[in-house]
Amino acid sequence: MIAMKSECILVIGANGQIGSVLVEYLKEIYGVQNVVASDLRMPDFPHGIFEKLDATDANALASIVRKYKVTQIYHLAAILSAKGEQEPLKTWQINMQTYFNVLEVARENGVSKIFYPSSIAVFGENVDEKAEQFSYLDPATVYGISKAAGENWSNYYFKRYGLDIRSLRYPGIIGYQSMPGGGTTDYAVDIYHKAVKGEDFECFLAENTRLPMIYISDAMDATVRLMEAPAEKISVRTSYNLAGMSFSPKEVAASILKIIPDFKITYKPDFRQQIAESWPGEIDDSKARKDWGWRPTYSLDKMTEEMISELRKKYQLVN
Ligand code: NAD
Ligand code: AKB
Repeated sequence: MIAMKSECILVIGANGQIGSVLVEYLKEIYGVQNVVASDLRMPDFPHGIFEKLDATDANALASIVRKYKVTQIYHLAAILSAKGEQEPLKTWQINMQTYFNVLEVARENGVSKIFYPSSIAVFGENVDEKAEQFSYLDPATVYGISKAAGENWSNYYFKRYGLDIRSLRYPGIIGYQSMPGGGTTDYAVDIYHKAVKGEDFECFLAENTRLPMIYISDAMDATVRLMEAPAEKISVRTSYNLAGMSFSPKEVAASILKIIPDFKITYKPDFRQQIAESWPGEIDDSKARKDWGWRPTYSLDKMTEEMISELRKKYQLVN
């Protein structure tokens, strides 16, 4: 991919599970000096440009956008599904206020593109087991309600103001580089850490709860591929369904057992089971495939091999 020197990309929520990987990915493509990372707190080991930012503060956001002449914003800050249910109104306030600030600051300061991460959480119990692109949306969590609203506001700002907003409905993201921050799919990252460290794993979802998931490398590729696609290829201005793979806790445990035969898993479903049951087991992403050429490259077993190998390096364990 060709780096465009005139781009300056602001990532909001850069310290999180996705942001910490995405920032490095963007720096490789656009150059270290063209990516501004931001979050509520400074990271432990800052590398490159970092600005402390509470994105509920529109003035603070606007001054960063002006200071760096930002041309693209990746707005990752949000409270996720499980954590969101602990404080529904605060979650709504943070998820929506930060996004309204991004939309308005972008509109007023000539930001040319926005990335808005949506989620499989926009679907609810009336969706089919395989969620179509234009399924009925009746989300059961405040997080899902905020993401569905965000999708519609994205479409509104595109139609009304011509703001070039692009969005993906991410499935649960799995990667070795960072830890997840309060979602229902978090178990699928934690399970690998426990397995590699030789610990037993107690799963907070029931063994046959199948959910859509994606490996972090595929998620990064999809994100930048979407953002780099010619505008005329983008026919969905709410959010694109995105699929990687689908599996249950029992299936991911079976995949781990092929490499770590003494791994043990038990199941103790908690309140997150109900959230998971309101989501579809599979996602139809044919629109993304057709419009801008999306294709995932990781299967469950391929992901398991890479996760275990990378986590062994991280924990300095022998392969
Ligand atoms: P995360 O919880 O790991 O990170 C979110 C980051 O946002 C945190 O570093 C947090 O400090 C920051 N943040 C929160 N409030 C903020 C504020 N007011 N101002 C600035 N920063 C603030 O989340 P993630 O997993 O990295 O997810 C990133 C985005 O992708 C979210 O919008 C999430 O809804 C979406 N998403 C994630 C997944 C997934 O599996 N990780 C799946 C679907 C969608
Ligand atoms: C969560 O579980 O809340 C997130 C998501 C799928 O949006 N990982």
